[in-house]
Amino acid sequence: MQFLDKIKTPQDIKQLSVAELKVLAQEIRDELVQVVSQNGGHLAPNLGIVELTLALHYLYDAPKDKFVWDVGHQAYVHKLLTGRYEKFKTIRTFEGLAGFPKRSESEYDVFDVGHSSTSISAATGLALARDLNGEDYRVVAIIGDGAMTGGMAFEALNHAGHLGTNLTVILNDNEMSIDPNVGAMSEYLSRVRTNPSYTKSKEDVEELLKKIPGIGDKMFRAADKLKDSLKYVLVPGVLFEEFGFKYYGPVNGHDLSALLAVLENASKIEGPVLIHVITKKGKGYLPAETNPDLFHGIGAFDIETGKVLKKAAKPSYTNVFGKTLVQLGQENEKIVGITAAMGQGTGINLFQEAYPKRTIDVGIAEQHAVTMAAALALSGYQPVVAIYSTFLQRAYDQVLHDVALQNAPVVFALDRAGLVGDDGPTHHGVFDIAYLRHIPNMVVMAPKDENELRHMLYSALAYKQPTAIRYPRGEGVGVAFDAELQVLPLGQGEYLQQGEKVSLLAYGSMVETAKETAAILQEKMGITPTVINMRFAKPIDAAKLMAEYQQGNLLVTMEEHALEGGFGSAVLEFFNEQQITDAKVLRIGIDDAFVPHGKTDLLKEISGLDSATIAKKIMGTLAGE
Ligand SMILES: Cc1ncc(C[n+]2csc(CCOP(=O)(O)OP(=O)(O)O)c2C)c(N)n1
Repeated sequence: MQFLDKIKTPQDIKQLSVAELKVLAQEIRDELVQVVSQNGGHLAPNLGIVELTLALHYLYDAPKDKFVWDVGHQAYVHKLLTGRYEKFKTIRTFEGLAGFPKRSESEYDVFDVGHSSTSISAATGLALARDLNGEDYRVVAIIGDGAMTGGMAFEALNHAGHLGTNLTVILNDNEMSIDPNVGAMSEYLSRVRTNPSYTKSKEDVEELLKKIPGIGDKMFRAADKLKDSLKYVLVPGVLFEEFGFKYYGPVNGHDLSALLAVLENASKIEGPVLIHVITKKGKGYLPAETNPDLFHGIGAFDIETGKVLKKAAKPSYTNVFGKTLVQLGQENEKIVGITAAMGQGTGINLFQEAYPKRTIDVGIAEQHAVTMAAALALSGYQPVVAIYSTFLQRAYDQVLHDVALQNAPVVFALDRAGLVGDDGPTHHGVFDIAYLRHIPNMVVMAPKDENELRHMLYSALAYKQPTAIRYPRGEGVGVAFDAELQVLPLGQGEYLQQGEKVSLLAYGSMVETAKETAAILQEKMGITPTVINMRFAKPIDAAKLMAEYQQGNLLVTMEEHALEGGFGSAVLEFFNEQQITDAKVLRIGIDDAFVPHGKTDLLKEISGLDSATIAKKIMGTLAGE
């Protein structure tokens, strides 16, 4: 290694020649492939942004100049160049570097992120603070073409263009979201990419026109309409110009000299600037170039073959959801599958293969997806909106105001509910019960295993009211599938074991943990607790709660979710509503703090969600009685 291990700050690359930067680029790619092959992570996005990140740090002066990364999954190169090479091997591991920018990790990370389309808003805020403080530095938002499909990005462009303050937006266009990008903006960018007039801003074109001897000046002063139509022909990024941004590009994002030239030019401009950079996702590592979607975010893999190392032994919840939806879609032509740029992640891609006309990918636009689904539902369709628990946070008002208020029968399939592991606090799905449970008309449920997920999907479509099903990331329990699907009685859980003294009221993924806990209590205390798969956080199973209370049992609520507002809170509210003040309730769930990144099992342990810790708590409570 010639350069990478010697870079302690971005200053250290400023002395390098362009030829040396190219050597460094290769070293960075090698390191990315090496480390991600072991830790897993967002490889393809980072391979695609090596030269762009180098050029930014080469020309600009971080941390005085501020870089805001959109989503932040592509900030590994930035981490390598900002004093974190030594720790890079720890990325995404517990107490190691985070997979996303983190202010607590480095002064070079100026805004925490993980969800998409926030960068231009954040950059606008930083630029405004700079202006108010009378300071002078650059603020740069780096946003992908996928993230640019999110509504917030347009809201921010609209505002920042109007503000007119100094702000650079770099559009990293690789034609991919996780899957191929979708939408009119994506088609527009594709037209721009094929336009041969490079690096022209509106002013450049106007200057050019003025210079044409004889007619140019006249032409320039000709009717606005003509000027506009010429502009459309000559300025590739006219859309951004109309938003108030000076447009530069498109520029090849792997050609360092070209990149540096455009960035340098653009840095002399006052006001908002947008630089359109064309990159290849996965650049430089063939398996990632060939399968950029697979290598967008990948687990540990073999570098030689590009094959993922750990093959799942049991079907994942995602896969079971996707397959069941396909099965149901066969009999029920009203089912429409909806995803917000997560076709593969949610399993909606399986439905898409079977029923392309009834599948809608809206791009990274969760809010739009939900409101659109409400209208489809009110038009007689049965939309199934598959969104990760963490990303539905975005569309809270749409769920409340557009779906629930009109009692529109939309089914929400909330994948990745619970702790998700290496992606950390931006991605843990531990707030959905709380943000859905208090909304009138909603049904909120969670299956104990992948077989029950199938019944729940079937049931949700039968309930004909807004219904959310939350299920965890990764493999199912490994149970057999029932041949017949059945509608589960609304608001009823099931007894898995009848016992005494302790009632384990388990919700969703915690049912398995409850069984383990029961076994420990049996072994250590000779108690056979009652174990209930509660199934519904709303409507809650009042009959079973009353029955267990009347036994005088210690009621232990168990959920992989924040305690505040969660399933256990629903149980407390129930007893309060009944004016029962002597129910003995112990709530197991996540405390009022963000859970860091790391392996899920470890995170469950540190959150007190493992059976050993739960059993200990129960024994302690019983001993204190
Ligand atoms: C609100 C939200 N929805 C979905 C995601 C999941 N997600 C992470 S990256 C990504 C694609 C981003 O594409 P792009 O911005 O073009 O970046 P690229 O990976 O292609 O460099 C998606 C959909 C997210 N992070 N945030």
